[in-house]
Amino acid sequence: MFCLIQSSLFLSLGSLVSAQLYGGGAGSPATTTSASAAAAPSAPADTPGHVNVDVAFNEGFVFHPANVTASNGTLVTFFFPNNGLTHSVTQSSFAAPCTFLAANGSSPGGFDSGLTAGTQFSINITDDTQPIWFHCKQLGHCGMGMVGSVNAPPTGNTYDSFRAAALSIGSSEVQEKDNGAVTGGVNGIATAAPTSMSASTTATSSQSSSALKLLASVPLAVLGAVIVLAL
Ligand SMILES: *[C@@H]1O[C@H](CO)[C@@H](O)[C@H](O)[C@H]1NC(C)=O
Ligand SMILES: *[C@@H]1O[C@H](CO)[C@@H](O)[C@H](O)[C@H]1NC(C)=O
Ligand SMILES: *[C@@H]1O[C@H](CO)[C@@H](O)[C@H](O)[C@H]1NC(C)=O
Ligand SMILES: *[C@@H]1O[C@H](CO)[C@@H](O)[C@H](O)[C@H]1NC(C)=O
Ligand SMILES: [Cu+2]
Repeated sequence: MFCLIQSSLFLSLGSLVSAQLYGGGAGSPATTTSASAAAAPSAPADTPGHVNVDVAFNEGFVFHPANVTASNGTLVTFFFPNNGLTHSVTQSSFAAPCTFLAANGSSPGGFDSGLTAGTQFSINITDDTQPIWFHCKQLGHCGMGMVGSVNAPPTGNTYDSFRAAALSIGSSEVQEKDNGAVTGGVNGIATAAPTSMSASTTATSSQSSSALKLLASVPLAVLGAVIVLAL
């Protein structure tokens, strides 16, 4: 009981610290333009057959772009920054935005990069007539709107309504287990776990400054734990 209270207080403190560090967060529009792209590690431009998505774009709790179109055989690749926070690309269902899409009967389970940083992870689209919904499983991120879609319909179950559903879960988001990468998926499949990015795409000055800010925040989190223990 005591341990539970302690760890949940510690976690909420941790999320507060992260939210402060990353700024933007829930309020950042998913459709941020590329004007400030230079301030963050960025995915390369799309090329035929390749759609590239930034994870935690501009240190916000967002995917950018968050709603993409990709035809059969297209590789959608997610670029995870290496700045001290891990994120994931975890397949969900429209009905449960912040929950891993588990296998059910004859329906296969979803893909999951697992929590990762400084890596890239790709999905090969296998049915472009069906939407793919995904979220970040890092505690608190999905509830702050860190979700995305591939081939979402323009009406009905839209990307906007999916994100709104995630935001309405908000801080009541349930912590998910992280068992590392899960290959496979529904309407799009991962064939490999995340792979490390080349040095040229990970080494930017903004990243090292973020890492420093994050390091500076560690004593805060430790302090939080000490305060909780003292209570
Ligand atoms: C995606 O999967 C299809 C079907 O297996 C394959 O033919 C295609 O080469 C894959 N695309 C990429 C970019 O690997
Ligand atoms: C599994 O599928 C069945 C039949 O479609 C459905 O009733 C049930 O809610 C599903 N279970 C989960 C955990 O999604
Ligand atoms: C993409 O593949 C799926 C599954 O094979 C198929 O149903 C769909 O028609 C294909 N899309 C196009 C545009 O051909
Ligand atoms: C999401 O992208 C699809 C195309 O894949 C588009 O039809 C739809 O309008 C977009 N939705 C939003 C809310 O931007
Ligand atoms: Cu995240």
